[in-house]
Amino acid sequence: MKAYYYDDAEGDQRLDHDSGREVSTSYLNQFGVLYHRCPSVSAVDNIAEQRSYKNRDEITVSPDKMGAVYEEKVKMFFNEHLHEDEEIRYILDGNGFFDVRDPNDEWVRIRLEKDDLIILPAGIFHRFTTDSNNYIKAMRLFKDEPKWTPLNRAPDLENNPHRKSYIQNRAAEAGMMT
Ligand code: KMT
Ligand code: NI
Repeated sequence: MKAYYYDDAEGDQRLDHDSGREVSTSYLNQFGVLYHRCPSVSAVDNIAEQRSYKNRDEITVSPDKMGAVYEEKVKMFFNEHLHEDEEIRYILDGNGFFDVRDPNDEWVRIRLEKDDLIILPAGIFHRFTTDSNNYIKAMRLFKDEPKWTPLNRAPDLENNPHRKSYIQNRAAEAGMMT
């Protein structure tokens, strides 16, 4: 895992877009993004148990697996959105980038590789892309039914109760730091 500010330069979303400004794991934690390195699936099982996750599946995002719809899917994953549930991804193979909005609404890019596990809180704006190798295999964990409806960013989403409670938790977290 490596986290850094996105450079906002033109060019393919799958390029690194590394501004050179690194971001620490403790900064990610301040706005609710949690990272764990899990060298074995039993480490994932522990996290799943702690957080009452019962189900999981696996997805491979690659032209080989997806065929003609690959490019379309990759563009879709890259639309800025939020979910009303937590999003947990565990990388089994390959690489990819999760971009998350920090409290100043700037993009932080999180590069993930095999054995990396990321937890995105409900209500955070984010997006995903493969890198220039066009291959990632990931485990998706969910509590009950998979509810991954992406709600694309729009002004009225600031009234969404899940968005509001995310903003409140983030503020409370920041308050405790001072
Ligand atoms: C997501 O949440 O955008 C995805 O599921 C993308 C594939 S998981 C690496
Ligand atoms: Ni998502």
